Amino acid sequence: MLVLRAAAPSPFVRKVRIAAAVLELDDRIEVRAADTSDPGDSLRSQNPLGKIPALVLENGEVLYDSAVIVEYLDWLAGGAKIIPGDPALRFRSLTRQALADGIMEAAVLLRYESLWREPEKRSERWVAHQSDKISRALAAFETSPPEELSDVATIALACALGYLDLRLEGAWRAAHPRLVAWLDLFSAATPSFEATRFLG
Ligand SMILES: N[C@@H](CCC(=O)N[C@@H](CS)C(=O)NCC(=O)O)C(=O)O
Repeated sequence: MLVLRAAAPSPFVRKVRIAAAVLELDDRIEVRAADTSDPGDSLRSQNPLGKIPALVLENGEVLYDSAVIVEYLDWLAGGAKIIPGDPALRFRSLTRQALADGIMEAAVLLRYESLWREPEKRSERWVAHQSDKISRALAAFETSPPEELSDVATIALACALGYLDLRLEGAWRAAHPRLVAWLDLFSAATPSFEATRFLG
């Protein structure tokens, strides 16, 4: 059994769980909760960065981060399933995954700014810097919404939008109607998207 170190609200964990479901590998993965803020959690010996997701293989080797894990799962499923084999499509898809991951990274940093810092120590400049990354990336996706519904880029994008819904009250929706429509299509075609939604 593969073991996925995880926490339910993490958009990166959600990306891996949806990828596993799309690849029909989810019954080979045990999802085991990790507490990233607990120094005693074995996560830190599995991933020195102390970050989730981390995937513990049957031989004890550990894979991270989410992009590496989804590449491994794609390979395990036979290859070229959610990461295209054709080089032009492959690198486009991986780059769009990086763009969607960047939205999640910025949104997670915004979350940590309010979670870890006292209100008087929060930096408006830092918040604006991260928020601008999200705005620019959303604008890029809105200009050319994905045609695909289940490659790594679209799975990552859906998780990014889902995380913005969760933590930033879906404020992105008003200015991105094409992405709203796309997410509805993705959600209808991908039952694991709803199944992995964090309800708080
Ligand atoms: N680039 C990483 C990002 C993972 C990440 O930031 N995970 C967060 C949870 S959403 C985490 O583990 N945070 C704990 C920490 O930074 O100490 C990936 O794609 O897996």
